[in-house]
Amino acid sequence: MSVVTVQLGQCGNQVGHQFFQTLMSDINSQHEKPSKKTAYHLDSLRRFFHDPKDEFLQYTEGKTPGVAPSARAVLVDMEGKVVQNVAAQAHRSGSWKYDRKQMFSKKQGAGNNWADGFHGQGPRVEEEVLERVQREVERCDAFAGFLTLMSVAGGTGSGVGTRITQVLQDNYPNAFLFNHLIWPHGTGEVILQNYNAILSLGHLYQCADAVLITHNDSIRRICGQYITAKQNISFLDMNKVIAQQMNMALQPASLLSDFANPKHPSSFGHLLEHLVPHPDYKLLTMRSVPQVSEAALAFSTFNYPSLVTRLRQMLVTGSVMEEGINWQMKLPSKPSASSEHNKSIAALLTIRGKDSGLVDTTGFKNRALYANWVPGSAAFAMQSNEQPFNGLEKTAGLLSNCQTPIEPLDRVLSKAWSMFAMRAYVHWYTRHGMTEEEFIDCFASLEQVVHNYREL
Ligand SMILES: Nc1nc2c(ncn2[C@@H]2O[C@H](COP(=O)(O)OP(=O)(O)OP(=O)(O)O)[C@@H](O)[C@H]2O)c(=O)[nH]1
Ligand SMILES: [Mg+2]
Repeated sequence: MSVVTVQLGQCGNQVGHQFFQTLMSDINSQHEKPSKKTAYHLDSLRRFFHDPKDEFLQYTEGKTPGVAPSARAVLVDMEGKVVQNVAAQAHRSGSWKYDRKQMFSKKQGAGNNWADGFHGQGPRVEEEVLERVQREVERCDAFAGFLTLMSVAGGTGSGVGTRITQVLQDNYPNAFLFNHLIWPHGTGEVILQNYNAILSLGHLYQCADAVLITHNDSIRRICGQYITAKQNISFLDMNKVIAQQMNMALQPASLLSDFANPKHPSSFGHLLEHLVPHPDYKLLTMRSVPQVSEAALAFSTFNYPSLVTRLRQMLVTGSVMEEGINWQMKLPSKPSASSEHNKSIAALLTIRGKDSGLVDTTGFKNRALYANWVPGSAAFAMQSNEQPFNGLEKTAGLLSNCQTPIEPLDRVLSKAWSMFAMRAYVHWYTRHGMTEEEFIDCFASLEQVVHNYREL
């Protein structure tokens, strides 16, 4: 099953580029001998890359080194620079490319203003973007759904991105819509970021099947702690971590779960159905281990029990970082609403490496991890693949539908509300055709989301 990725705005395009770059680096690390193609390799290519004339077989057999597969992607930005840059970088890699016909850009960004993107530029560009999306979908033999990538702080990703996501839902009601949002740093980079985040998430919650939130603050801390010794952490450093975590979950694997027997290849649809069993709860969080610098990797050895134990304690405590995990926090002996630990609705563990299918995951089946109304057997699923991921011998990743995004969301809600109560900057939005009711509706629906998750 194939997935069409839609990259929106600066952040969406840069994260998307790194996502495909990491996919390709993982694919290439799987077969040292070009003549040896694996099912993993072909599945991954077919899922995320376009194959006009069975290029993959030729490519994997090394017969036509000049042929580089093109990403199943549509690139959208209201400024031309970023789209051009990522396309040039992909081309330079020599191992994959973007199809230039699938790129769409204009001359001027949406000025960090959600309303400009959603009400102003969005309606003017949606038809042309949809044309490109249709072309990409028609190229898929078996189309599963969309992965949309954007930040919520600017104007294009958040505003145009929200508009396009709605258009995708209207035009492809049966396709899965997996929305990946980059949440801004807590200390403001963009004055309007809190409004933009609330307006994006408030609307996207209605139309996406699942909303994965990645916090730039957490990713920056992970980079600072493990990945780079540099003082200045770049977006590229951060995007590598984000792409690594996404690919851990989305690369081919076999799903083993109590609700889906026997073992079968996991698809985009299976993953989302498992993770979002109730339409009021759509927020997902990613975690992965090991988190180590490339330099330290050569001297490190990992074993599955330790990776799985660390990941589970990160879930229990709500942390996305290995560093400083609170090992004192314990689960209660039975599900309890009053307990302080991070509660989940669903969790999907991915383990990659030799013998990964044999790993003991009993710790994730503890009922106390999950809301008490979730049927025990449905809450946890595991997928695995024997292929080491991206050159790492053993890795584990977790996608969960849990309470982790609620605190940062609540902070942004209250900051945006304080500004709105003073009607600060509201006229910057209403002049693009937005009403105050639209703000209020988004505040109300997200307060409900926060409330629902807090009650787990
Ligand atoms: N992780 C990550 N965050 C980014 C990247 N580029 C921008 N951001 C974040 O995205 C937010 C700004 O949004 P942009 O994506 O630059 O804005 P845009 O969608 O292009 O919208 P306009 O430029 O206002 O039209 C800030 O929170 C940045 O920290 C990136 O490559 N990686
Ligand atoms: Mg921009």
